[in-house]
Amino acid sequence: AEIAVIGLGYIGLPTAIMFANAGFHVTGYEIRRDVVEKINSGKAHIVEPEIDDLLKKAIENGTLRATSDPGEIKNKDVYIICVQTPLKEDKTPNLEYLQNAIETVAKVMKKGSLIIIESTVPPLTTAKMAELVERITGLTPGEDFYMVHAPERVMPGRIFKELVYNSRIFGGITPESAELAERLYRSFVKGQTFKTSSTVSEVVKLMENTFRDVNIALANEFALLAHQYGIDVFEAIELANTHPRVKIHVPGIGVGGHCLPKDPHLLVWPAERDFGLIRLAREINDSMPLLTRELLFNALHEANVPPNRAVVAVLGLAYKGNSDDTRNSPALAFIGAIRDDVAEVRTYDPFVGGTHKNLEAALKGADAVVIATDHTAFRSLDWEKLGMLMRTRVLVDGRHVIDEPPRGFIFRGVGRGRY
Ligand code: SAJ
Repeated sequence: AEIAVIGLGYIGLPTAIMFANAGFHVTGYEIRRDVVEKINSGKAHIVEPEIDDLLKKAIENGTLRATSDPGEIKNKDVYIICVQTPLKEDKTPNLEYLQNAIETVAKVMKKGSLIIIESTVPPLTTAKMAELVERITGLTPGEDFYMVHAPERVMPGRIFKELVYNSRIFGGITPESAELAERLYRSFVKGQTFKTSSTVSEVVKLMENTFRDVNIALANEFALLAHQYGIDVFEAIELANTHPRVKIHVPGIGVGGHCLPKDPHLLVWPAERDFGLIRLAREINDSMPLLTRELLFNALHEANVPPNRAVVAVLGLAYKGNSDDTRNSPALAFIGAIRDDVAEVRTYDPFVGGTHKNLEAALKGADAVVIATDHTAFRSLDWEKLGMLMRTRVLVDGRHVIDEPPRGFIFRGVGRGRY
């Protein structure tokens, strides 16, 4: 089968690579021309373990090619759509990218094509997109073409392992659609595969991330409680988690990335009633950068540094550890929340970049340092040494990367003792 992958981002590119290395002829369609050029020269535009070698292999074997020309994805057997479905300002879904992708496909597909949506979408969307294809092509869904929602479930940083070993759901607009997609993915998926309807699969995907978001919100609320009682939430969680049926998540500066902050909104969007728990969880998680701001300002106060004279170094910009992805990063929300009230904000992130290229330069003469991302490299820093570079030694840990507060510092941490 000839495959076209629409959208070569964090999911599309790895998926295209997997199919190409499984022996399929894959054309990756991407509107960003610089990305297309880079990929065709064998270089990935995203950071992910193993990606460079796997991409090089696919390009050298000639099984993968990227293009910005819709003419090059004409008459494919399979179209796999991996475009983003972000939120608008007002927290309603922006389905423009998906709609454009579907329209592009509808114009070049043939009778008998299989269209697979990997993008996370609000419930009922796949069926609506099938109607859109029908309107454009005049073809009958389920008869003249097949359509499936096959949500990706991979964790950035572990994408190539999880693509192979995670179980997968194939939600068809008809049973035959699901069957075709399942057979295709079996070429490299070693996890279990399940078939269902497209609406169930849409809901399953959104429930997974909502489950995680709501659980993190609960952990964050426990962190707020810990501040009230002057205890260390991490000690309490560790002990609570010794119970065989309790597994509390990790509190922190907030929840970022392209999925968790958005998917709970997608889940409830088409519904008519209000879903309070899901909405409140989002609000709690979104408020965590503000709690971190409070911790910083309280510590500066204790150090007798007026905020408007404080030089603050933020360590980490990515939304989570060892990633270069800053989408919806709580680090950025935190910076936005302090920027106007402090003298200077410096940033350092070994994966993303930042205002300073190295840690020492970022800390030199600073009054406070705030850890906003749990990069592994931040766990083993010699704070007593680094502290000598600083003008004032204030340390705020938003990600629980520090076990023992270092000597000589005024320390605050999310969920750790007093405010
Ligand atoms: N976080 C916490 N506490 C936790 C866990 C995470 O504060 O206990 C924060 C992280 O620091 C990060 C955010 O939440 O800012 C999200 O990180 P994550 O590691 O939970 O998830 P993602 O966004 O990298 O990937 C999730 C995964 N979904 C689930 O684990 C249910 C992944 O499997 C999905 O494929 C992905 O969303 C997606 O694309 O939907």
